Amino acid sequence: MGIREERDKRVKWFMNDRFGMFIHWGLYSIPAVGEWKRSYERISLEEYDKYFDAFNPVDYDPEKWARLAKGAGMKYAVLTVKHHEGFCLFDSQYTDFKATNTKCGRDLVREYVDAFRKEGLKVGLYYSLFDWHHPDYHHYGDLYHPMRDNEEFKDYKYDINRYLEYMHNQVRELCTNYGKIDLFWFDNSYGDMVGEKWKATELITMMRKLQPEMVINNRLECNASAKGSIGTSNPTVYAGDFVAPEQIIPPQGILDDEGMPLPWEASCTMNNNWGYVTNPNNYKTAKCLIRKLVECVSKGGNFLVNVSPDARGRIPSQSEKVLLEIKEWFEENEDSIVGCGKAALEKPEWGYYTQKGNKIYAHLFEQNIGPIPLKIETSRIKRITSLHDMSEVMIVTPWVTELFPDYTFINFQEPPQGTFPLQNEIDTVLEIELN
Ligand code: H79
Repeated sequence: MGIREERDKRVKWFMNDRFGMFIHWGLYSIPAVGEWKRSYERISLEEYDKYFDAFNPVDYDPEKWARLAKGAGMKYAVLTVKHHEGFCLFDSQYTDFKATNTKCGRDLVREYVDAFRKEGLKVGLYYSLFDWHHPDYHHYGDLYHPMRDNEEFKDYKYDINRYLEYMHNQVRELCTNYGKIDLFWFDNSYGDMVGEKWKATELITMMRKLQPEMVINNRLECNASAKGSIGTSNPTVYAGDFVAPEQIIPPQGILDDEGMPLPWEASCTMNNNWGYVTNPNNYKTAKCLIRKLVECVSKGGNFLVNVSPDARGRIPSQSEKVLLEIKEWFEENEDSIVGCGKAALEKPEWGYYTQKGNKIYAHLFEQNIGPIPLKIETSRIKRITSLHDMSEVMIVTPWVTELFPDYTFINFQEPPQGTFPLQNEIDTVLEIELN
């Protein structure tokens, strides 16, 4: 099988599931200003150690996280097992900078994979390629390193090969010690640190051998804004299985060079921060996140929404609230997301379509003043159901039928005055079964 055929086989579950939970958690939950603190405040290693000494997430209960994710309709999760700060939530034999050596003394990744699997969710691991803790990762002059402009490090000798050996060893541990891993999320290539600079062929070959079914993102080869050779007819072996735009939804989905759709996943924060912050504003509403999920699916992509557990190990109550609201919507409308993709119809003005086989889902984002136009031949439609209450939706003949012969107009039971209300301020979804 070629690289592309193998990819298509691996991503089957991924493109079916559509919705996942991103979890950013590490020492940075303690200073609580986001996961980049050490870099932009240029904090020394010694000073940052105070967070290692303090780390003690007494309320960590990943089963709670898993139930919350599952309730909201998420089918998989991705946990930061090592972010750029280098702190490992797992019990790595290659470092002392790990959760098992803190007050908490637990392998947090082991508990995470057990809990999420128990709820029937797929488990993903996020692993930062760059590492501000390892002595052999770039210091002076590196774009992001906390010591990038510290003169003391001007003549500092590091051996990148030693870091690469460490990084490969840790990836091997993660692919060996935690059972079946469904997804691996690298973050990220940048500047000239791309592809073979990570010894990517060697790394990916090892990973594919240990976890042949694991889905891997494209960031061994790319930064967040690029597609990489996955979009060409001749992808590298480390091109990855999907494109991973962050904090942005591709306007037209993502296509390869021949115009064929590529697997992709847009990730986003709930409140403009990946890591925990004490007083977040800009929280996205459940309604917004549901609409963005619908938009992703309508363009053939996945949506990965982030939560930021605090230093106690709890998902913040505001995030919990949003997820519980999404749960309400999902309980009625799951069929319009899971297993769905881009519909064979152009985007309507009132919202989006998603499609699964002979079922088209109309996501109505606005109230209307009368019958709603579907650009589908009436004879093709077998039945239309409102997923909210499973009530029948009527095909109606409004006074404008002659004006718009290409459209079928639909409405609730009492045409033509009735309109589709938004249910609890959240969008109505209609299932249109085709003949
Ligand atoms: O894990 C999350 C980010 O920490 C990570 N990817 C997501 C999933 C990420 N790594 N690199 N980048 C994001 C791009 C770098 C952005 C930056 Fe900045 C702009 C670094 C410095 C300026 C954002 C703003 C971070 C600090 C200030």
